[in-house]
Amino acid sequence: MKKYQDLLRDVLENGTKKDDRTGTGTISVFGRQFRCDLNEGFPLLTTKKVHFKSVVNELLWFLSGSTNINDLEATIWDEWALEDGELGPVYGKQWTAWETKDGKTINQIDYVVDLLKNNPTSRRILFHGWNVEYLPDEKLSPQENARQGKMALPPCHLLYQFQVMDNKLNLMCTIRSNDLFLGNPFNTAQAALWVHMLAQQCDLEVGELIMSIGDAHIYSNHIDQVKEQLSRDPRALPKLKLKRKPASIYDYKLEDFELEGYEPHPPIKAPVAI
Ligand code: DHF
Ligand code: TMP
Repeated sequence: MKKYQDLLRDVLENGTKKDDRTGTGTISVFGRQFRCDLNEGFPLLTTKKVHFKSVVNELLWFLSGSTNINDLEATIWDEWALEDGELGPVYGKQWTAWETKDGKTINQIDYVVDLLKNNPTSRRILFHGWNVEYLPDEKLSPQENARQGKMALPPCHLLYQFQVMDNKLNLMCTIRSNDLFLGNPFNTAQAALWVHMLAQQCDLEVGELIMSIGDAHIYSNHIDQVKEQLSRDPRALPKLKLKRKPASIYDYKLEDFELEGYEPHPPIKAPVAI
């Protein structure tokens, strides 16, 4: 993933110091894209070990429609949840049960699967998380927002737009705000998982993944970790194997995902800004 390292270098060289909601401070640039041909390998970082199980667990949790961390094996959302585990109407809720004015819900994932199978030339194959009715108040804590029925955090990866060309499935994932050291490796790998799973379900081949980022930042307390990572040489990308074809997009299990040839450099710890 030389493209990831190039982005880190870009931010270090061209970024502007900026205050942020968490009080940590960042170096930021605005508006960047990188592309991965998913036929060249699975885009999981090799310059530090990324906990792939947590990436898969989080995605399956989103797909289950849950917004409660008690249903999530990974601990990556612990700091934002209420005592009872709730995060408010975040990703899983908006993706699978967006509420309508007549008291019904719409499953945006069903809509995407249906279009990929029955109308693959459509330019409207997307799902979106930015439900303005439930956006949090930035002045309140995540917990206070969740208590009021708002999202603990508004979606960062908010738009997943798919396209089919030459029987290949492409995805552009739009991220409004991206913590390049901690969040981005998860976001990129998870977006790639979406392509692999939907391609399998809809009898397509995997194509290209485009990560499109608004505020791309490095937190001030991640600089040493970023420099350490930039000193490491990227290794060959692993391959993703889906071990069976589940009956639907909702039936994948952790055991269905196998990485072949993932030999990363050691993990690098960093504090997460809350
Ligand atoms: N806030 C901020 N400031 N940055 C984020 O990346 C972020 N991500 C959220 C929620 N809020 C956030 C959800 N996703 C980690 C990775 C992804 C994630 C939250 C946290 C993380 O801490 N990763 C560590 C440990 C991984 C593990 O324990 O499995 C890492 O080293 O990758
Ligand atoms: P913000 O809502 O003030 O932009 O803060 C959200 C922070 O979390 C920001 O640093 C981006 C980061 N983030 C990611 O990078 N990816 C994610 O998937 C999530 C949930 C958060």
